[in-house]
Amino acid sequence: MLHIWAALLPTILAFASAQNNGKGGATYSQVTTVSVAGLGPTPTIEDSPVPTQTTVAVAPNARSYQLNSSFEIADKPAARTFDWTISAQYGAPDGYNRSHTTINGQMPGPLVEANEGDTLAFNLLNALPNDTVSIHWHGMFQNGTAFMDSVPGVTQCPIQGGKSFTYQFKVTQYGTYWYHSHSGAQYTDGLFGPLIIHSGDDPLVRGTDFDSEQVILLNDWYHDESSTIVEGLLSVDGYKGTTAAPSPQSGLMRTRTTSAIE
Ligand SMILES: [Cu+2]
Repeated sequence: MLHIWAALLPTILAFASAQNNGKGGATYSQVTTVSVAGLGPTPTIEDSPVPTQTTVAVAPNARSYQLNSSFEIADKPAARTFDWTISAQYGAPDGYNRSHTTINGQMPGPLVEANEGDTLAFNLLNALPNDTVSIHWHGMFQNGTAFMDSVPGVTQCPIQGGKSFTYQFKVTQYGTYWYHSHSGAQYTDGLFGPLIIHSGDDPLVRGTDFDSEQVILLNDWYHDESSTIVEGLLSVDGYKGTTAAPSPQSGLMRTRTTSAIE
C-alpha cells in the first residue's frame, strides 16, 4: 500500500487468464446499440429525471469485473448508452461501516466496455442530497468534446443533487482506462470504475490467445469520508493534527464489487 495522497489513484489491471465466468445479476444497464454518424447536440444539465430508455441487462458477470465473453469486438461504430444513478449507501468492505458514493448501488462502479470508434452516452442522475457530482473519463482525448471532460467550474457546472446530466463523447483510442469523480476528492468515497476500450487491432484474440479477461481494481480506502479529510487538510490545524497527506486505513482489491453493500 502506498501511503501517499497521490497514490489514491486506483490501479486497474486487466489481464488474460483462464477462468470460468462468474455469476450474479448485473446491477448496471447497457442499452440499445445502434450505428451513429455523429455526436448530436451538446447535452445540457436538466431538471428532468434521466431519460428513460429500454434497458437490457448485459454483462451478467459485471460484479466480478470479468469482461463480457459475449461482447462483440468490432470495427463498426456503435452508440452505447448507460443510465447511472449516483447515490450514497452504507457498507463495510474492510469491516468498518461508512457511507460510500455508488453508481447504481455499486462501489466501485460498473465495468464499462466499448469499442474504439463508439459513441458513449452516460445519463447521470445525482441522487446525493447534499453533494454535487461529476465524472471524468480518464485518458479519453475528448477531441472536440472538451465540455465532456468533467472539470467542475471549468468545463461544466457541478451536477447538483436531484439534477441529471448526460456525458456523451466519441472514443477514438483503445486500452485499459478508468473513470472517476472529478469533484473534490469524491472518488475516494467510491465513485470510480474501469473503462475498457477494445480494438479490432488487438493482437491478442479471445478464444485463440486467451480464454477470458479479468479486471482487478485496487484502491486505498479511508474510514473518514473525503469531505472530512479535505476540510481538515485545508484548515490551519490540518487533518488529525497535520497537513501532510493522510495514510489510508485499508487497501481494497475488489474483484467483487457489491458484496459489502448488499
Ligand atoms: Cu483521471
